Amino acid sequence: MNSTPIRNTTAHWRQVDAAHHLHPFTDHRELAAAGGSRVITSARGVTLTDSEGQNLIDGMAGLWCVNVGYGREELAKVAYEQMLELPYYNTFFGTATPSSIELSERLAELTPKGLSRVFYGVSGSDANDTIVRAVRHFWNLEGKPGKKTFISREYAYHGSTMAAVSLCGMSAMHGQADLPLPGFEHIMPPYWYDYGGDQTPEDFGIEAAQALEDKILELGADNVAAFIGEPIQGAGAVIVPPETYWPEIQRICRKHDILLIADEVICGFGRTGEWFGSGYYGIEPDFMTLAKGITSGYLPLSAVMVGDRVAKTLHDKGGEFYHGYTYSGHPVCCAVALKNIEIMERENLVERTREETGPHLAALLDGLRDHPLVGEVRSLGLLGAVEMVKDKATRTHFDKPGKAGTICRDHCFANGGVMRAVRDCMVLSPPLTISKQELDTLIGILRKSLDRTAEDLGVI
Ligand code: PXG
Repeated sequence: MNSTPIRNTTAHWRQVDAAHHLHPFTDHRELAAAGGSRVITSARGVTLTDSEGQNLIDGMAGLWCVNVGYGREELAKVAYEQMLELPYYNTFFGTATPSSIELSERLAELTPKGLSRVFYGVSGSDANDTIVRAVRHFWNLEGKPGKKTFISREYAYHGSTMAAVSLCGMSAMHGQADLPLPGFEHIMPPYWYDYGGDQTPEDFGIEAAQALEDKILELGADNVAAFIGEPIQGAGAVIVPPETYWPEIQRICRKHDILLIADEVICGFGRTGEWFGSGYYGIEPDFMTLAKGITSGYLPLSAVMVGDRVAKTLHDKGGEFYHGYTYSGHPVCCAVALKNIEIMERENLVERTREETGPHLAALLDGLRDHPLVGEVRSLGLLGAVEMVKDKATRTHFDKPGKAGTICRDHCFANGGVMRAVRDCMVLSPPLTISKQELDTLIGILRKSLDRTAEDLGVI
């Protein structure tokens, strides 16, 4: 009997994958026990197809990034044409390319006022590392070399490189590599459901922002460089802050002369129903991190938007900034980003998210509140979360965090939908092209999966 599976079948791919491929954020022993990887072979619109021919509605837009949906010929064409015209040239040592120049202008126009310059990379992680270096350089140039500490929040996700992971507020990540590096502090997140107790969300928003001022006073403002936050914490389980939170954070940063960094890797490019989460909350940051939706994930690209105050100091006093990546401003990625932005504008995807699909998702999630497992639902635009708890009345979590989430996620897959489980929250971030009917289907799958999960846990 021949035990080698036939090439290009699911069994073959799984076997080779298990032998050679190290996956991100994966327990490979668990993956093997579960039978190996699910192999995704194609996608159109909001629907993925796996190697067994099963269709899955993609409730996560890949990893929060495929904003214009799959199968866009225009994006493939522009990449092809740019590759023929100029597949690569760098932006070091006094050179530039037309697509990187044009994209810089578009980004300066689209982002909030005061952000007029762009530094390119290829991932959200490297963009945040760029910001850490630029901020440290800035305060040295300003004659305040003591200002070096970054303040971030628990449950924050800012990437996987050494500085970015130090900015993260994920203790499991820190534990594996003796991180964070010195000079990275964390405060409580604006997570009303878990931390708010009997307070109104508005009162709690002020208290959560006050944690920043408390930390600044504890460290001394002369030692604090910057505060970083995602307008809505995505990978932390879509933590939507109370409306009082961001204005207070901004006020505190200004009062103590702390730079404000908005990490818009998930919130940017229409996800919240505004072009940027900063626009929704009225944040005027000194830096903005962009990635994911900038190309809808068709090619890797990130951008650091630099505010005028920092840009002026770097320009006037900084000399050469010894920093850059081979692929900074890659012409093919920039051409795809420009076309992606054009598609978003032409199809009014931001307005559609704000006025039609976002409110529809909110109403559908609201309808899940009566479910015995559902303690809270949260959403803004096309970002959503459903938090499962053991006891709704007391907001008590399950004894083994993550178990209910994993069970529910697996039921979603079996029922034809991709959703991500973060702890015991089911999170959603579908392509911005999703229709109301497709949202109905997706939330129908979620309800059915919640029912199955409740049965498995013996709740109903
Ligand atoms: N900032 C934020 C806010 C992010 O969400 C990054 C930075 C890092 O970007 P790169 O391109 O280096 O991955 C992210 C990435 C998840 C998940 O499972 C989330 C991300 C990446 C991978 C998985 O929720 N966010």
